[in-house]
Amino acid sequence: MRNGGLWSDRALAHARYLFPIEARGVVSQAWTDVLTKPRRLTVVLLACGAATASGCGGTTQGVATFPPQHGPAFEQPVVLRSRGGLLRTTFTVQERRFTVAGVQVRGKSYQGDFIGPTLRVRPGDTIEIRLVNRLGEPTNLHEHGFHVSPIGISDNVLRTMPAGSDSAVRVRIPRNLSPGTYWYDAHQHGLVEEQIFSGLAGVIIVDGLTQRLPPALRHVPDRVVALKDLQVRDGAIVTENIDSDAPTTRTVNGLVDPVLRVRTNQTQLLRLANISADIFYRLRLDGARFTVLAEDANPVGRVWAADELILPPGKRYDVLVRWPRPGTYRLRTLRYRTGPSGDNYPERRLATVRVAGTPVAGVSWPRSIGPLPQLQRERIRRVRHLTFSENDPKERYFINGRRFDATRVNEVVKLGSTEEWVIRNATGEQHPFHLHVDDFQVISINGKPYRARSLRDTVILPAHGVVRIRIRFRDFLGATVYHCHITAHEDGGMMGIVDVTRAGRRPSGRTLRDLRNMRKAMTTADHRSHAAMP
Ligand SMILES: [Cu+2]
Repeated sequence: MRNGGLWSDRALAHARYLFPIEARGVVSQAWTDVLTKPRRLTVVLLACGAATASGCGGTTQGVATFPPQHGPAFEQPVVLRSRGGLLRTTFTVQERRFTVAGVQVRGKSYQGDFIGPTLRVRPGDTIEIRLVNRLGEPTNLHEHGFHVSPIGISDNVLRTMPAGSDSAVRVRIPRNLSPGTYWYDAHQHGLVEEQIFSGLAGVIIVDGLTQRLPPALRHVPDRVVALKDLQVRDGAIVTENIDSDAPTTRTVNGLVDPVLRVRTNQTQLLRLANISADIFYRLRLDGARFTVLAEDANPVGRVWAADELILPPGKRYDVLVRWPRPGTYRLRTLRYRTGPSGDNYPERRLATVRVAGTPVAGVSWPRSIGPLPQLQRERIRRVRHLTFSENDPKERYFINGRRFDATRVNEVVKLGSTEEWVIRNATGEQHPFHLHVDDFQVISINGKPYRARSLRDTVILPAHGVVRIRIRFRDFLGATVYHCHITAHEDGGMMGIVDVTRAGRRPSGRTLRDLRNMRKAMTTADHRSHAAMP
């Protein structure tokens, strides 16, 4: 119903009045906008009461998972590699059927699978993607964590790729881009949650991490562990009223509890990436610890070992692991609560590791493979204060009391300057703060100094807490965004625009032009209007 641009805002607004009488077709489209996403059973019950049984049959609380196949052999997403400095491919983005955990489901896809292909590139390469949009709704493409230009046809999330469009994306990767695990996803404000949830996300690996390891570790098995959940109803991934707190099926690379076979004491490089739309992971590995090499694709100045790693949506860790003794071990996500008013996730097994064979000789871990960040010593040009707040039942999410507004540039920053941002969380649930383009250093959490081991691009704001970060806006001009990475919150307004200019005073003309276009795209009827509008 959101395709075709047939329905004006006025028609949709009018249709909302009709909701109690008619709850299908375009009107059902409209009432989902008003009633928004649950955590409220009432919404679902209303929907089930008003619509025919087809949308609600066989489910509890309006949500569903599906009976997946358990225990297949571990597999990774398809890999596309750059050649001669160029990775060129086509994403024909469309609804299709694909196999997840051995079951055919309908979702949205870049190249036919639930998890997009892994893009494997080197610093200095160029990525060229032709994005053919056959979704019947707008989309765009973001390279999460990339320190690249946010303007033009590069990593530009203010750009809209309308239904039916054919768009070129060209991202020039700097020679000094840090190696590690990144990811890409759809970033069209108002549709982000639904599109990522449906399948529009994949991993990017920038090569070079293993070259920083001692010679004995440079050729260790290197595996993507993409964490992604889904809820299925009537054979399709749920796209309306996604409830991040509902029972969900957690997959590794689209598989449920895959079995990874490794040799005893052989070191493995795991690329842990939470490419889910909304949910957190609290990872634990039986019989082994995580030795962290990189956080958000920033090789660490001090390698550390962890029994548990918490990955909010968007987060990545490159880790080394090994099991000194043969046996069967689990990768699990443990119970996790994001706060008194947040989500509550049960424990789940994610993968099984079978360790066998004669042990490989032990190799010592590296101690440091990157620089320790030093922004605590920088001269600060400006301190900014951001407060995250919400009206959760109404699905409204705010930064400094306002929802995202495509007519307003929230912060104008001077190129080359270093700033301190003090980010408060006035809510009873965690919000993962994410900034595009420029990574930051965490300085303190709840007033306690934080000894950062590297820069990062995502940090959890504790419930009713405060995080201080420092950012050096190094070299890229142009506007981009910062937002909560629970994408339901981002779609609900928890996002702002930062424009990096030479003078650092007024937004650039190009930014204002980009915003006008974004605004236009958001107000056309083919754009789902649960996007936060001022
Ligand atoms: Cu949030």
